[in-house]
Formats: sequence, C-alpha cells, structure tokens
Amino acid sequence: MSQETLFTKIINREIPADIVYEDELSLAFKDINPQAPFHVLIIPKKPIATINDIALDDRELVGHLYYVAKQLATEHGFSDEGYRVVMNCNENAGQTVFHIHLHMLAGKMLGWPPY
Ligand code: IU
Repeated sequence: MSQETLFTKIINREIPADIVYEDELSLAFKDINPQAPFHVLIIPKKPIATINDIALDDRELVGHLYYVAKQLATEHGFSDEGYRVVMNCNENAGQTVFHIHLHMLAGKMLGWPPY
C-alpha cells in the first residue's frame, strides 16, 4: 500500500520544511511539533505507508534510515549523551502520517516508558 501524503509534497518541495539532511534515498527534516530540543523525522523518499508495508526489498532502505540517524547524532553532537529513534505503526502507536518516518529525539532526558 502506498499513497501520497504531505511527506511526498515535502520531498518534492511542494510544501516547505526545515530540511537537515538529504540523499538519494532519504530526507530528514525538523518536526513541526517538536517533542525535544532536537526532533527530526527521517523518511525514505519511497512512500511506504506503515511498518506493515515494508517489503523484503525495502530492508536495506529501512536500515539506511537508522544509518542517517547515527550520522545526524554524530553531526549534532548527541552520540555520547544519547537520543531516541522510534517509528510508530498505526492507531495504538499514534501514527498520523502514513509514510513511514523515524522520529529522532535528542537534547534532553527522555522519559521511558512512553505513556
Ligand atoms: P506520527 O508518528 O505519525 O504520529 O508522527 C507524525 C509527525 O509528523 C508528528 O510528529 C507531526 O508533528 C509531524 N509532521 C510534520 O513534521 N510536518 C507535517 O507537515 C506533518 C506532520 I502533516
């Protein structure tokens, strides 16, 4: 399942976003409603609606999103103090945009568990 969301418009520069990283496979931009001093969304350019829709051939792409998170942590100085990377799936997890995205949160002590 894949359908166009606002994130496709961000990828295509049809709506603005504060983009912090881009490569041929992915894009990272600041969340418009940040839950931490540093809160970015790391998305594949390929639209995949939910974790449930990840295909066998997408495994490297999804792994790449984590590699981008690690690179951003290094670049922004969060590697040692720590950060969180999380992806929500469907209603119980609070997914609202159906184009998979890693939330990367950093810059403060984060609560756990997340309820
Ligand atoms: P969720 O995991 O699907 O709940 O996260 C969606 C996030 O996308 C949420 O944190 C929104 O603030 C964020 N967001 C955004 O940064 N820019 C947008 O144009 C839209 C949502 I729509």
